[in-house]
Amino acid sequence: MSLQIVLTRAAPARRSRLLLRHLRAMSSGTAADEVILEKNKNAGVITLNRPKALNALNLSMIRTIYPKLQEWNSDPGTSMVIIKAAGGKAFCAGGDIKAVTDAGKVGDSLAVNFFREEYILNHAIGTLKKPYVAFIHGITMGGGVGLSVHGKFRVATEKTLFAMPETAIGLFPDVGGGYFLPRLPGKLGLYLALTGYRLKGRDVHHAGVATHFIESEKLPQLEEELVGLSAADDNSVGQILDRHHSQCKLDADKPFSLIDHRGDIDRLFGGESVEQILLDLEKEGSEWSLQQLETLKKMSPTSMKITHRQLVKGKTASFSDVFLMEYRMSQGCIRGHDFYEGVRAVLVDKDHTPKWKPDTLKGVTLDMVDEHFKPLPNDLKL
Ligand code: QUE
Repeated sequence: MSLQIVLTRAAPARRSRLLLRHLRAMSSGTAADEVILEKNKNAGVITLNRPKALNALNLSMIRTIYPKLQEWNSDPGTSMVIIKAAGGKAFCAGGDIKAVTDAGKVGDSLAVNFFREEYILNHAIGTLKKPYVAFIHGITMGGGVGLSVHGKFRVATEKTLFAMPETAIGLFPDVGGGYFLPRLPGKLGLYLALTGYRLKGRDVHHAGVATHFIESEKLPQLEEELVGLSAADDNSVGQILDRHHSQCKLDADKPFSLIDHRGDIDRLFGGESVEQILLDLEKEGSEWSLQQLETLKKMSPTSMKITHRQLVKGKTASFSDVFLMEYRMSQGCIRGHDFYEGVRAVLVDKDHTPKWKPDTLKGVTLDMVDEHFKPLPNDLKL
């Protein structure tokens, strides 16, 4: 839509805000703000606005969102926060990981600051005093998960594709994956973490990741109803979401795609080490278990071992201790090899044939795993 049409249709107050934003964007030489923060009545509304990059989260977006979230948290005139995304294809496909690995290679501070500030933002979302509603419509991975999953309400649609695929790029399921994954039923979280399995549509609700499921065409109406609440609190917001969820009949009879394997997952991913899990999958010898084995053999052995430890420790850790642990782990990955190689193979060259080092689970020693959990001089403070 042209700026002119947008301005003609907008209410006067909004019109001047839009015009100001446009002028600011023009003068700074960027096409548009990568993230839009605005008040709509009593709601603070965050719109991720980098659709061409699938709304991947970069440091400048984090630095825009965080102070505003803090402001809204203590502002009596703000009673809820909504986060959504532009473009319709992705909510947020991850972090701007390419920039992070480029920085890590030359010792640039971005590799430290990105993780530190991203986790501080994730923590602020999880401890917000006001209802936080994330419309996770479209691709939601990694960094996008951190912007949504810790909030009180997560609304999925038929277009939601949710995954924590980091073991494929030599990283680990960060952004608080160490907290929410081991709190999913049984071994489901560990399964999602190690294999990067993609949950689609209603599956995201079946897995317990989304709190509600609605048809995407209802999102604008839902937002209007939420913004229209005169006293938004967990109760009133929850009631509106519950009503939309119950009214949505789309795929209502479709069972969870993992329903036939929930027992297998709990049994075969319950081993006390990654080696044991792979042995158990092999011994089981079913078509499904051997498929899982093939998937896991492609992942970074180091990533799998640190992820296993992360979820074991995370299961009994406090919310803030999980981010401290993950900050240490992120810096371990920055010091290591596989993160760079995984990003090269998956996001840069796209040959999808990473050469992991070490390239076997046995090659990943206990010392190497420990190295990712050591306290650091510049540890994360929350
Ligand atoms: C595994 C991942 C990521 C991924 C793909 C994987 C990931 C990530 C991105 C991503 C996607 C779009 C972007 C971008 C990054 O893709 O963590 O900058 O525009 O951030 O298979 O872990």
